[in-house]
Amino acid sequence: METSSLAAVGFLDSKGMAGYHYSNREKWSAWPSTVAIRENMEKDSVTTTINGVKLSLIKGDITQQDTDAIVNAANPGLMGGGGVDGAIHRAGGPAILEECKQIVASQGRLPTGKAVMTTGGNLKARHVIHTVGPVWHGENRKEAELLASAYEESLKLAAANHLNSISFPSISTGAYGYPVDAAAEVALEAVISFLRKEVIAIREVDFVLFDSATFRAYSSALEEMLG
Ligand code: AR6
Repeated sequence: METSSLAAVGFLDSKGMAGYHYSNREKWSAWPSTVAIRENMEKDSVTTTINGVKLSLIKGDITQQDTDAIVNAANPGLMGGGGVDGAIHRAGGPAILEECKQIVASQGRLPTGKAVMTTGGNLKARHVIHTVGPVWHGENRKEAELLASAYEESLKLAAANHLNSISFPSISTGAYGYPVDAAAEVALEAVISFLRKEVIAIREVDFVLFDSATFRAYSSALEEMLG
């Protein structure tokens, strides 16, 4: 078994895709997407380049990222909450909440689709960009538009502050109930179009996805988009 799978890889390396496809005709009938997704799942990370910017999907915990900023899927009150919001405030400490309070005192609650930036406190990331994704009501309340806006506004803020790298969680797909397959398409489309049209300092954008199902949804959406 071991030997035959090694032989198949050898055959692929020396003769190319067709030979491998043939020798595994049934198993790999959906080549290449099945193979690529399978490899992605095994590796827990996928990387591509868009307009000179490194775009990665990573299965992991965003609070451990050392990018210049990490993005928080917050709520309009900016006082913390569950999910990734709770994790970021716990890991970053009270300095983040202090700054959130000042922001709300000076400009009020954060509208859905907008973003603000605070210190990263004790996090490895120097900044936290707080954005609010839409609550899923079934597509009739501009959910896709608002979700795209949450990503775009975060990227604009990072660019305006000359940040080089930023990490996103999967906004709205937890407590806010946005179906993950649809959200992955909107998220990747928003980020990729932004990177394609803007000239910015950002060199690295990571999606840090907490569980296998979310990682798979984003990997599939990326493959669909980039072919
Ligand atoms: N790193 C990366 N992703 C995470 C982490 C982590 N440490 N923890 C959770 N996730 P959610 P939402 C994933 O509910 O749907 C809060 O209470 C999680 O598995 O955090 O935008 C806020 O205060 C899911 O895939 O955000 C708001 O009230 C994704 O992050 C509300 O939830 C988003 O899930 C926002 O809901």
